[in-house]
Amino acid sequence: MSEATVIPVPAHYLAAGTRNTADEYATRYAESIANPDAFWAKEAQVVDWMTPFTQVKDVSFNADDLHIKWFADGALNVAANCLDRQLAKRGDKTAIIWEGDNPAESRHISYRELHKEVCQFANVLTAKGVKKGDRITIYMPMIPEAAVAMLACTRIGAPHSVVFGGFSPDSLAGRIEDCGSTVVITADEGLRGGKAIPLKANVDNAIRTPAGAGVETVIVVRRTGGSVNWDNNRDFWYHDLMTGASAEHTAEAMNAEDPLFILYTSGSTGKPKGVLHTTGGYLVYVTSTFANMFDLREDDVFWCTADVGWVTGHSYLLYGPLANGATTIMFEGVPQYPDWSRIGQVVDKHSATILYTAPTAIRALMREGDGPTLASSRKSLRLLGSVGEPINPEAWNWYHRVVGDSRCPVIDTWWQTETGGVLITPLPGAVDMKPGSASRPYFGIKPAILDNEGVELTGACEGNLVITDSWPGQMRSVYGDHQRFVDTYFKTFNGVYTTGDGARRDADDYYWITGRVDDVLNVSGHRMGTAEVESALVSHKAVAEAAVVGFPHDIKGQGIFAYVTLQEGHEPSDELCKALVTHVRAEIGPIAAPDQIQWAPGLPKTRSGKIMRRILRKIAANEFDGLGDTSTLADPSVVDSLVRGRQAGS
Ligand code: 6R9
Repeated sequence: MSEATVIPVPAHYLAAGTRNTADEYATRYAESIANPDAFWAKEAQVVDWMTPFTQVKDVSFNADDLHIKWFADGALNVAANCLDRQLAKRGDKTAIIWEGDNPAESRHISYRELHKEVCQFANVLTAKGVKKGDRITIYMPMIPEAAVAMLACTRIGAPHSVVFGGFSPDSLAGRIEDCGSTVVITADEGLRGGKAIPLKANVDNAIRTPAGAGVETVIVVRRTGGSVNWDNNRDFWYHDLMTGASAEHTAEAMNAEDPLFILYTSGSTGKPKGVLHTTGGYLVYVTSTFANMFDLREDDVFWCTADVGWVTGHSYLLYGPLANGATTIMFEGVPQYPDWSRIGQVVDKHSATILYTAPTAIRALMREGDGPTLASSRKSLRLLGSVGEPINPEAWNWYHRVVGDSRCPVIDTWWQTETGGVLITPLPGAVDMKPGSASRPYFGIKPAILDNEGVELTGACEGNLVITDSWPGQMRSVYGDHQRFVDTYFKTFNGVYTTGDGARRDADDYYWITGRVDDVLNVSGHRMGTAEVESALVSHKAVAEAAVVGFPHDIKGQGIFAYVTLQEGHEPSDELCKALVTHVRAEIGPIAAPDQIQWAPGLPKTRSGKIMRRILRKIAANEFDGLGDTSTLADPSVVDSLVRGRQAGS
């Protein structure tokens, strides 16, 4: 099986010189584990400090005394690291290459230009009354102003909460309320695949709900010129505010442990959590990982296809690249527009040297055959990366062979919103690749595999993936609910960080992520809690009860399968099925739309009323054998009826 396949880093790649050789990786990794304080004190010099720190690490993973602090007496500013310190050497270097949805549109923005715009916008925010510590919600398309807004927030010390532009007004309102934002930055409309997305109208609708009522100021970037409703007391055009705003601005000195941003992510229960990252540790970690895992060179043109609304967009589209003085491509569009050759065309147009994308995009491209990809030369590429979900060896091999012409190493990078940056990946030049394996830990990362009782397994094994010691980029809290942070990550097993993922370790100490072990789905690399989709479904008047599980999906990795029990007086129909899908899209956003709905006269429950998801997952996957012991169910006949329904394709 694929485990036996080892693909060494190609000789031509090594010949060009790499940041880490196999020996250096081994030595530095050993040092980082033996003496984390010394390792990170040195590594933290990848960023500029306004006040040097004297303390490195102050951590306890013990749930009763949980604390996580890094570089706690140091001070720095993220925007100053991403912009000001680059000006002397790289003022005229391109910081952001913006590629529009329309292939005829693109822009190069130099470090000097970006610095100027960020300083101006920082002054604009201050003039609007924003102070250090205020939370700012950003609901933007993939346009340079999204980067300007994020960097300006970090410049004045106002934590941002970026909400993905695909989320509904209700989802947006919930996130605005949770972090108590009074300022929202948005655009008139977004543009994706030739279609306009009504961002300003969504903001208006969010503010109309009780949850969004606290918003006092909306700053709107004109992107499409589409018509929008306007409230003169509340709404301001970005370009009006920027006209005449001073480009002089001194970045705020932030304590290393001051909040940097909040990013909402789905958990296994309840509403999304506001993952809180702080300033110093996060910046050190993304700056360090970005340079090493992409084996960064000065002339690289780096392209990460993630949206800024996800953590990958924060850490590796924006902060990691800019803190390293790299050129980063920001792509407004989608891989299939105008057609499936777009990815290769963008690579060629901007001579991208590194492409970092998600398995779902790779599988979608692969389904189109080699043709669209081979329509481009892609000769500028030297390295490929994958992120967001497990990559199946078939997709890995195709990515390597077709997109990378068998020339570019592929790094499969495993991490989470919570981890801030990558924890497990093969450093190019240092670690041989195995298709489908995220492979080996980054410096300072101590993974372990526990059985369900919390006993650590040794050697080759499979179980729950945990991290036994802290790293600087780790999240510090759930915004507004620290207890939830402690309960979610530090109570399942004592004294370790529980990732929620399962993993296998092979005889070469390579890690293979097997997917979530909790009720979190991963749909096209997007996290989605089953509980969130269920509560959206039951908020529809026809629905009495719903149970949602993931099922294997060729392109998305996992699809959303919903079992729905209707209220008395409502009958199953194709129209109702469509209405429910539309309802979930409106409640949460298109990414949460169920792929399949099965009408369920009843759901399999234990006598204590717990839904047996294990059985529902099997039925959804068409695995009718081995449904396991159903004798503990309150009504075992429910299972037969669901199986019959699935076989009939209901
Ligand atoms: C960065 C990001 C985190 C979850 C994570 C895991 C899955 C991410 C992966 C991967 C296998 C990889 N995941 N990268 N699984 N191999 N290389 O995606 O963050 O949106 O928080 O999702 O995604 O299940 O727990 P986030």
